[in-house]
Amino acid sequence: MMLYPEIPLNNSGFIQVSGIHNIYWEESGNPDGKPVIFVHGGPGGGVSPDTRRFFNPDSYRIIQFDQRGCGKSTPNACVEENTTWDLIEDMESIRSLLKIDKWQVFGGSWGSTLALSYAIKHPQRVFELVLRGIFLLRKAELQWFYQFGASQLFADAWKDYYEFIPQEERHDLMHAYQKRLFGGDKQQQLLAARHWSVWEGSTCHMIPNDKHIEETADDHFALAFSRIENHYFMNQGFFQNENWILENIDKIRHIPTVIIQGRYDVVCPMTTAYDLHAVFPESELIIVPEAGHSAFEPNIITALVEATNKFAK
Ligand code: STX
Repeated sequence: MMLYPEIPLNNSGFIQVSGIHNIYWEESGNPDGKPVIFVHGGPGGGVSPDTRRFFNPDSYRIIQFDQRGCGKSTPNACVEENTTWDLIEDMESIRSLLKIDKWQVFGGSWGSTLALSYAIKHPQRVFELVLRGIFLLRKAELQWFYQFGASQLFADAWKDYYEFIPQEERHDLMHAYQKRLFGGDKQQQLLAARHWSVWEGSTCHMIPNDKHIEETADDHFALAFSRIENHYFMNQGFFQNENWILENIDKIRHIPTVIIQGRYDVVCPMTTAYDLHAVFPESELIIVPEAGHSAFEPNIITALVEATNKFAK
């Protein structure tokens, strides 16, 4: 199974969701099809024409948006008035604007965190959940990727991320990056942003993908991605406690859900998908044997497209 062909937009626009934030949204596919909302990762990652391609454009009305502060949304890289609860209500604003009652929610990585949180808050609005590379923003998951764990598997990429921070601050890299992403001059911020962003770009695929790594080094992308991720992670995703999603899963256990997880996902290791499935046994857990984190790993594409095809009917 491959991605569907590239398709043009039917409609797009901006919605002012706060005194500060203006959110980009777009529609493609069949205007009379089943609505699906694509929830991107990061947070701070943004959507692209390729992220429309997981859905049969004859069956689906495909809605995408760039979350606060990233992609085409403005102001870029802004973390004021930017929390999980704000993003959930932005999805509701877009749903109302487009006069949609109910939609499928599709999200990977941070997109899975936000999709699950949205479904818990608004279960009556969700037909199905298609989730990939599960991320629940628990302390151990953040520690694994930003402090110790992934470092052992990608020692080469780690060296660049780690050595950017002076030795005396390396015991708490996330905090050290926060100081540099939000302080100093713009050039210093950009340098920190590129180091943070390229670390994730370098570890996302089972076989490193040079084009993806280059894209994560882009100034506009890197600044938004790094600042927004760091802001959400320093604030524990704005969850009351780190098990909030797992503890509220009963609210969504009636929703048909597919969980797709690459066995060699180094950004969001499989143990999190396993923990989710343990409290949500009705969901279908698909472990993809030869895949890492990215939605665009060939075997992950197959599993995702099979899931959206199954739910298209
Ligand atoms: N962040 C995981 C995440 O949501 C810890 C993510 N990782 N890479 C991405 O998102 C992009 C593909 C959007 C760059």
